Amino acid sequence: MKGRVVKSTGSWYEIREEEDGYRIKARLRGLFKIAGLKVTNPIAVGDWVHFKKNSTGEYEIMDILNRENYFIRKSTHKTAHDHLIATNIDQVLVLFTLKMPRTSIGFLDRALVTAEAYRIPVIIVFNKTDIYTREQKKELQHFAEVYKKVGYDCLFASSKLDEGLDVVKTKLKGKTTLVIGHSGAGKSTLMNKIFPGLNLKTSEVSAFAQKGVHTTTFAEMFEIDEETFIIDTPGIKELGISEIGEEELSHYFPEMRALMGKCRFHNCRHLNEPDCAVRKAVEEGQISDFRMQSYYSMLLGEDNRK
Ligand SMILES: Nc1nc2c(ncn2[C@@H]2O[C@H](COP(=O)(O)OP(=O)(O)O)[C@@H](O)[C@H]2O)c(=O)[nH]1
Ligand SMILES: [Mg+2]
Ligand SMILES: [Zn+2]
Repeated sequence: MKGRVVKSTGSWYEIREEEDGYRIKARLRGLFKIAGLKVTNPIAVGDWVHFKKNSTGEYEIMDILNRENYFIRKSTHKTAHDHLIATNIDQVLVLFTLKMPRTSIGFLDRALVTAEAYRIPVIIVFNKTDIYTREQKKELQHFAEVYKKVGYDCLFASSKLDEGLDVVKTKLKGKTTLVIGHSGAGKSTLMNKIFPGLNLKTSEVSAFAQKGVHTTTFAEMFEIDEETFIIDTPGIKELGISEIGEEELSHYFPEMRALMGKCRFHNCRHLNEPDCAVRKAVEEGQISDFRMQSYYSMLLGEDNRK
């Protein structure tokens, strides 16, 4: 039997059977490794698996089908390992808020880089537009212009004002979408508004602003209709980018990738190498300063966990 993992707790997995859509709970048979991946979780939400009922009547996962792509981050506990957030996704929806809570540009850019590693399309939603001052709205507009120019879809939304919800809904139709953003950015509220009846748990901003509050990071996939799935990710506070080589990193910034081969050195890191096309583009205003700063902080390993 074949199905898709819709929930994982680490010890058992909930699987949606492919044809009839019924759910079963299964365990993993023995231990198996996936070549080349050092992960804390061998199976993640989104995975297609084969499963069967064993002699004691329990379901077991027999094997996992090849992954089309995956969204991964550095594990917060074991630094040599990565944590798979979700696999086989069509797109990522990243929620960005300027305050309550503040989303750093670093967080957004790390999400974008992670998605670029597999060329997974990203939609950026500038959320909670109801709470910003005029200056903050201008700041958001500026960010949106920069990211649009880079090639990302940028939307504005407010669950409180019912702003932009229809547009977001249209983008989700017929796709498997991973929804990412800081805790409190409004992911669950937005999904509940767009799909009434979904009933995702939402939390007060104060609850997670407190230190030491333990939240799970297990993603869960929800079925909207036979072709539309959303993956909600609770409790993500930081996104450490997983191993990406120094010379490779700028390929995951589309505006830098566009200049590939234009630097004097083919392995230019755009630091202080002579005749660097990327730095020239920054000087000429073609590449935004803050994107370049994000690139440097990822390259030099600063600030890569916020
Ligand atoms: N003002 C305002 N508050 C919002 C909006 N969306 C969500 N919230 C609030 O933000 C808090 C966190 O929302 P939640 O959906 O749980 O965030 P999540 O952690 O990203 O899933 C809750 O108190 C929501 O009521 C919005 O568009 N405007
Ligand atoms: Mg939530
Ligand atoms: Zn260069």
